Amino acid sequence: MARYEATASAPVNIACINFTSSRYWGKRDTALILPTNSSLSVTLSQDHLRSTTTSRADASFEQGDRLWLNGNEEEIKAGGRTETCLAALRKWRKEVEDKDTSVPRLSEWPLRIASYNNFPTAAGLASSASGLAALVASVSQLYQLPQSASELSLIARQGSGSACRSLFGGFVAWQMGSASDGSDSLAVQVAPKEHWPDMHALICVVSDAKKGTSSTSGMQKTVATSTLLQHRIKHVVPERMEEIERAIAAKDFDSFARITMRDSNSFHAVCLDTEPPIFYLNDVSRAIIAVVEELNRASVVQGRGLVAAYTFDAGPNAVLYALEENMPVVVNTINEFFPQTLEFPDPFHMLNKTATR
Ligand code: 2P0
Repeated sequence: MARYEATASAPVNIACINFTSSRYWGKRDTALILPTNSSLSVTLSQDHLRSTTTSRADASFEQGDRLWLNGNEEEIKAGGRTETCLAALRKWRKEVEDKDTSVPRLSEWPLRIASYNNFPTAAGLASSASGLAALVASVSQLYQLPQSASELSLIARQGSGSACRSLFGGFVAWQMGSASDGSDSLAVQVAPKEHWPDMHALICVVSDAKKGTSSTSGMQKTVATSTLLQHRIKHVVPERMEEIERAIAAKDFDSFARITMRDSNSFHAVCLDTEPPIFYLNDVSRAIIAVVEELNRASVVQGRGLVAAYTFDAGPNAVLYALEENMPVVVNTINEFFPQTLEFPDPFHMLNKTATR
């Protein structure tokens, strides 16, 4: 019996403009995963933070799809996000099969999917983004779907909102869209990584523990209780999206850095404004903010531009952006203030475990 298999890999993406809304950090539709504001992120291009997924379709498999994450079987819940993605991919495969009756009817065969993360899962390092993106990419390759990456992002979005952005490299926007069926809530590449090759990122792993509040439940609590969120959605993010896209187009690091840091702080302020408050940053995260702010202040006083920008997702781990020429000073400063040694008690020893771009 014929067997068909495909492997795909997707990296994490780290938001510069965090989306916080009545559906992303708030969703306007929790089933379709529609955000209430657009967002923009940078997809990391090296291999440090990556999900790799292999999908296989085989007519001889017992009925029902099965999924393994890091070697452990995960239940594919009926009506759950993974099932929704697989159903949507099958529907597009069936269209291919109906058009060309000579192709094998893979859509009717059970799937076996194995996915591995080469970094801690659910620790605020965007594992759901890379994981769901790799799953959608892998099955779409297996099914040889003709759809574009933006069209596939419509499906990845329903697996995990931020996953839609991980289907692209470089600088990626998730356009929130306005259609109630979600047909225009998709990701587009704002610029490829070659556009700004000097842009580098340093990942500072403060803690690889699973986070206490998942993004999904955290953002729903924020939507239900935060008044600051409403201000952020209406009056802050739309303008910032335009500004950061202009900064990327012009390769204007100072503007990119200022917007990224302000938006990270705005997002964590909204988490704090949630009832009960959500604390994703810890003392080490705040110390990293202080160090970067001081680096930048000293540079500006000397008549130079900003050296680095920090951003934190839903966890304590920092992503520091800097131009290549400034990365050595950033790495040295972080190593100086947060020595990477196992003699230090947690969480210090985890710092700066991974450097990538
Ligand atoms: C982002 N985050 O823009 C923001 C910043 C975390 C903070 O997207 O419920 O794991 O699966 O759609 O995609 C994390 O949200 O949430 C996220 P679901 P997801 O990257």
